[in-house]
Amino acid sequence: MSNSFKHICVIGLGYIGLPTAATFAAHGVKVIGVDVNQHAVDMINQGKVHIVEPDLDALVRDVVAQGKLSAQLAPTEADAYIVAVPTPFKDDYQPDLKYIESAAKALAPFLKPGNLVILESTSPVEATEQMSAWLSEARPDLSFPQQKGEEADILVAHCPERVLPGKVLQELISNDRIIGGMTPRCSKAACDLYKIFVKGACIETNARTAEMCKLTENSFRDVNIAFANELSVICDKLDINVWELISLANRHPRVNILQPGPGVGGHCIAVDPWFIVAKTPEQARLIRTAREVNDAKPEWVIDQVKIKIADFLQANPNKTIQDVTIACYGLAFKPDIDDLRESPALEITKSLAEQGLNIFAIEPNIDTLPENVLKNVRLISLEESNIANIHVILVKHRHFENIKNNFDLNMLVDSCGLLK
Ligand code: SAJ
Repeated sequence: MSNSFKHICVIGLGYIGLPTAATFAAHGVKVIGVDVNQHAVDMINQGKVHIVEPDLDALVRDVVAQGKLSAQLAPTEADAYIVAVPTPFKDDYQPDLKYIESAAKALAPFLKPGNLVILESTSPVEATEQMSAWLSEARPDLSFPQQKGEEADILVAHCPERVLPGKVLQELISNDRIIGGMTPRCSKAACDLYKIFVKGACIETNARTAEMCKLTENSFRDVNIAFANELSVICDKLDINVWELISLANRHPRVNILQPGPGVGGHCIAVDPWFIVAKTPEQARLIRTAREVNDAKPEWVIDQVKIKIADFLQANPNKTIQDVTIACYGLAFKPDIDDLRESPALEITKSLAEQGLNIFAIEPNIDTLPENVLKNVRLISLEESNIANIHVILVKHRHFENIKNNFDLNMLVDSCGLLK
């Protein structure tokens, strides 16, 4: 272990900050985790977790019990600081850096010459420089890279996380890491820090390139999913099975189309491309359109359900819309996880229920429905689902693999190609 990083302070104990803090702690570093959420702080200090991620609970329990990780509401003195706070966008899709600003202002009083401050949050280009400017405003007695370059008292870098929810603990260690220092010395120091546990390559660049690299990765995926989603809408018009089409096209050695779905969910891919659009609205035409295509997909699925309702009522003239029951399969934002945040499946189910339709939800990964979100929806088991008249597949969960015989395929909307 590098001698220079004995104590670190991780600010923001969410889906990235907490696994990062616990992994450093498991590799012998004394970690203070900081979060403004008292509940999160209390849970962590009891060795428990407030988020769902495989194996994180056992890791946190162990490192807290060993005294290597503890949580508190405010930062403290450390050798390095990692900022892993949310970076949402505002109503007009402009990035909102207020959490980075508060983190910078909270940690600034504790800075000492030689300290390293890393921004891990996915951020628009120039956010690292902005964070450094906030630090410098708060600490005019210290020098920062934008003022003194390699001679600065404080080292600043951007090191975006790139882990996949559901595989965070493995990917934190095995993924290559892009390390973007405000100067080469900043990059080198940040590399030394991450090498404590990263087994992938730590690749040095500058802060702006590192910021853009993370946004590029998620925009690349968004654009490619938009292509698949657009194909699904085109194929529906032309009466072509899009799943068969994609599998055939993918037999070309240089074609690799992703899968259409009910829309793009999660907290990253549906957000990060907007950071590029906000900075360069004139130039980022394809990236913006991809976002619009993916954001329009849930509404298209809802329209497909309405077509099935009309078909059902035509085939059953003695029934009214009040008699129709609809089973929605899956609520999570992607397969085989229980995370419902920013989920197109949840959005579709909610919208159908709000239109007064009788909705059953089947989500084997959760025990109860989020109360305020889904009113008038009943959570049922997969075995009970054949009571519904119309079946809407929203997530390709493993649990659903054998449901083909459960119902009349004419009354099916398969938004993610489960049954092809
Ligand atoms: N999706 C499709 N079709 C596909 C693939 C995905 O519709 O063919 C949908 C999923 O159902 C989901 C959404 O896209 O709703 C996003 O899922 P995902 O698995 O593509 O990505 P995330 O959001 O779980 O994680 C991404 C990852 N980025 C990339 O793969 C480029 C991860 O590595 C990042 O660390 C993460 O964003 C992040 O934190 O930025």
